[in-house]
Amino acid sequence: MNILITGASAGFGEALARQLVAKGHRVIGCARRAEKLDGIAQSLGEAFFPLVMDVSDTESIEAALAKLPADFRTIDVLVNNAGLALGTEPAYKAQLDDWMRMVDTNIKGLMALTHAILPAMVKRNSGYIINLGSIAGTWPYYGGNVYGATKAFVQQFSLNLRADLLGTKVRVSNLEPGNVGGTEFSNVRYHGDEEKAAKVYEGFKSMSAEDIADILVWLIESPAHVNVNRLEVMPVAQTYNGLTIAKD
Ligand code: 8X3
Repeated sequence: MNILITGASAGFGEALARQLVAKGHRVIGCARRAEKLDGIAQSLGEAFFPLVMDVSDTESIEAALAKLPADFRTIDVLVNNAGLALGTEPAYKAQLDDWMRMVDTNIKGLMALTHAILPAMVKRNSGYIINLGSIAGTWPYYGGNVYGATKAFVQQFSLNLRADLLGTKVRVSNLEPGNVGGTEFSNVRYHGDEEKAAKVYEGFKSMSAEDIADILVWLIESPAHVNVNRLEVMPVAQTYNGLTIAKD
């Protein structure tokens, strides 16, 4: 299978690319950082095609896809993984620029990739889109404001795609992870404050990028007549803790 992964230079994307190539699949790894992709390409060989792409630059996406060589052109699976959380402040203290950047990548980038790749899947009557949502798309939490709202978009967009794809064999899943440690995601979320980011993952066992990649591989290799609509996954240590009340 040919699997296109956005955000393939680190985190879930890189872990998934490595697992898929080890299992004999071919991967188109998309990211902004050419040198990171080249490093991965060197270790994975010809089964990994590095494609430099900034998903937030939606106009450049078609041009990047046009560069794919013939044997990577048919995309069997699109993994819309690129995404970021920026800031953990409440809405009244957040930076507008952070909000706009999350919308550009998490929503507009995911829409643009889907728009570019879905028509060919429908034409072939086969294909699979896996979106990376988040528990934040369902459960509100302090500081989640726009990040959670972008993931709520991803969840509902995924379900609406399912509705549009009635009668086709094209599948869509929304994978909704909770707390995952050891990736760049948390450093970005805390604007590069590594100490603060590290503290979030202290004292319990969070999930790892490998855990998420394992689930993605399982989804990709699931039978073609089965559609996982949504899949929410958390470390055991993370759970629901009810609503809260501020007393006067
Ligand atoms: C992020 C989920 O639990 O780290 O998508 O806030 S969590």
